[in-house]
Amino acid sequence: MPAKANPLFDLTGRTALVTGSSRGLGRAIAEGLGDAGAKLIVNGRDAGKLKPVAEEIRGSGHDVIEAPFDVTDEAGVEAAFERFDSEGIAVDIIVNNAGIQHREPMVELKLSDWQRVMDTNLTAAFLVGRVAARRMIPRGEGKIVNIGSLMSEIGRATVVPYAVAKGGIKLLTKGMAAEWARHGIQANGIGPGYMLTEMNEALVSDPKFDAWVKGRAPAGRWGEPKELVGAAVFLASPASAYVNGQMIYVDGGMLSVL
Ligand code: GCO
Ligand code: CA
Repeated sequence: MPAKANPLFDLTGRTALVTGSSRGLGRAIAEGLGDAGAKLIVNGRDAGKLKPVAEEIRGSGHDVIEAPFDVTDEAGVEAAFERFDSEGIAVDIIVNNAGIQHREPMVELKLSDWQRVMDTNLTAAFLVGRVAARRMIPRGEGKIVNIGSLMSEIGRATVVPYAVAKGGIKLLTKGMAAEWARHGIQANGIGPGYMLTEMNEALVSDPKFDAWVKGRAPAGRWGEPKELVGAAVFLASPASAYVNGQMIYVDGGMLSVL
């Protein structure tokens, strides 16, 4: 007899939208929320890329719908939620995961690249959070999980726009708590450390950087995307009903140890 899921961590009957979930951290988090019982809405800009991923996730037994939209486009975000409304879908859980990286010294950085990182890594979380909150507030409940980074706390040369946006995610999360906690919404964040993702391919394959991560992280290794699932399920579930405005760092201890 399989052990019964602890109701505190059970997402059965809940619907979760994970932005940027066609790959990397977003896909791992989506599948993990599905494993905890949630119905999934997967998102990416490119419908063509999203379709096969949704099929694969469906193949492992999850209830998945595809919502291709550009998280940086206010009208597109609004239209996506109007579609959910028209289909009677109440989105209970939002994971603002979509993000890009751009590595370049600031003196060489184009303003357009700075803006693109801000739009995708920070403003999108505001746009999606706001449109979701407008629907969660009347329901008196909702879960918002913003994906920050260990760079919500600490910088590194050549990734300043990314760190600035992720720092903003930390305060956006607190701002969401400030305005929406009284409506039964919990808004919290997860700060991944150095994870084995496509975004970090260039770093993983650089022997010097790889050695630095393994030396700098107390865990002595890179993180796996699925190692974010525990924190995501916790923050998406009734278990975190009285947790608001917090960041949980999943970084192998890197932020805590010099
Ligand atoms: C980098 C990396 C980092 C981390 C990311 C994960 O170039 O230093 O991309 O930014 O991997 O912060 O949260
Ligand atoms: Ca699964």
